[in-house]
Amino acid sequence: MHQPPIPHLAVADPELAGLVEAEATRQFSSIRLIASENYVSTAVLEASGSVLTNKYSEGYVGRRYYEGQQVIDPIETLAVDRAKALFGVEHANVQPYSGSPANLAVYLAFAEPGDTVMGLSLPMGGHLTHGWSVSATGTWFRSVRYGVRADTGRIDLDEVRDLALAERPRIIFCGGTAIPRTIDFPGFAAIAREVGAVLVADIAHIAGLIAGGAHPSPVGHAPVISTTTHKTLRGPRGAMLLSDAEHATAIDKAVFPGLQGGPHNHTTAAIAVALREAAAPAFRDYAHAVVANARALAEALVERGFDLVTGGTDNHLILIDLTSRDIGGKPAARALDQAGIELNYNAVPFDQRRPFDPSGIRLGTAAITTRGLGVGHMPVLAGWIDDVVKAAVVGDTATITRVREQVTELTAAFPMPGFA
Ligand code: DSN
Repeated sequence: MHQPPIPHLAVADPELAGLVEAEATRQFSSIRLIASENYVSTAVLEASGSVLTNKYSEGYVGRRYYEGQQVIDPIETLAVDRAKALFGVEHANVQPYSGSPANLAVYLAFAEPGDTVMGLSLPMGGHLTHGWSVSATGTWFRSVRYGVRADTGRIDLDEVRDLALAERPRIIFCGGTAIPRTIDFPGFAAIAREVGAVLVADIAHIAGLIAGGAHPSPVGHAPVISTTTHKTLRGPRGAMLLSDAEHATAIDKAVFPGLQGGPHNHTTAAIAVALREAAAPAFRDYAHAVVANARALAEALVERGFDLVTGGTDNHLILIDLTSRDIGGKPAARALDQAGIELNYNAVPFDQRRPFDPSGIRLGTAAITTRGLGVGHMPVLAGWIDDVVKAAVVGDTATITRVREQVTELTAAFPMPGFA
């Protein structure tokens, strides 16, 4: 049953309530390996589902365009102060609706349409909003893209520097959505300084690891930091822009009134709750356990013969190239989902297949770590993944059914926040 309970919804809209309960049950009985997902606490859920959703508050604390901000202002102040303290930054804007609007605000703040911008190419592990062609960021700006080395799968900062010197971008993004290795923030900062670019660290995937001391921080290297709040950071779906004092005004103006209207106050409150949780000692244990689980899972997958991009991981994320397994990422992901192991198909660097049917699958360990799985479970998971991928190649439905039963049995032993 969903926690908190939803008895009023069950009466007012039984169909919708049934779907919410079905999703809670599905999340409870799945091994959730989508690298950008997690389980938020019941406290975060309560804040998200509160009357704060009723209130408009365009503007910033003490400078609003609507009356009645006696409670909203302290809530936003809490979120801002907690973000500043947790990450050690001079400024925090907690209003961006999610990661893509946050990144759009960065362009609005620091570039003019047509300016050159630079980011990691999407199929190499970047994000759509780092200047990929189908995104507004790739059409309104002159976007140049760096990649990873074919032999290592890793970013080569010499190549990034050469491109930056040749193209002189206004903004350089580092970070992305499928990077299994530590991001060299000081290295990127040196390049940005040399070419006079604003370095933006998109830490959406690793924010929780940084907060928990399990990944180096970009603070002091990147003057502007963009992050979502719902991945490893384990908050509600939302985003923040963090910066030094120099870039604060431009960021605030870009978020509001440049791009957005009223902030989602229920989300701001839930972000504040999540930031408080992330400042607690237990969160450090969680962040380090996420990385330990990812390393253990990567090692077990390599032992099973899987080909991992970069050969392993430093963070929460693993990217598997299935080319040698004679199956695409999409059918493999579908079969794994049938077996209760949830992940996404993903392009791998230099992918020979189409984006909608690529060669890889992407895994992350944040959600299973929140759930309580430890390194001892990782060889078991790797074995099930191996069994299901092999079964998918030959159409062996019995194996998929067997793994589904084993997944249900394992997950039943691990409580899920949001479900009782
Ligand atoms: N969609 C997110 C991810 O899965 O990585 C990025 O925005």
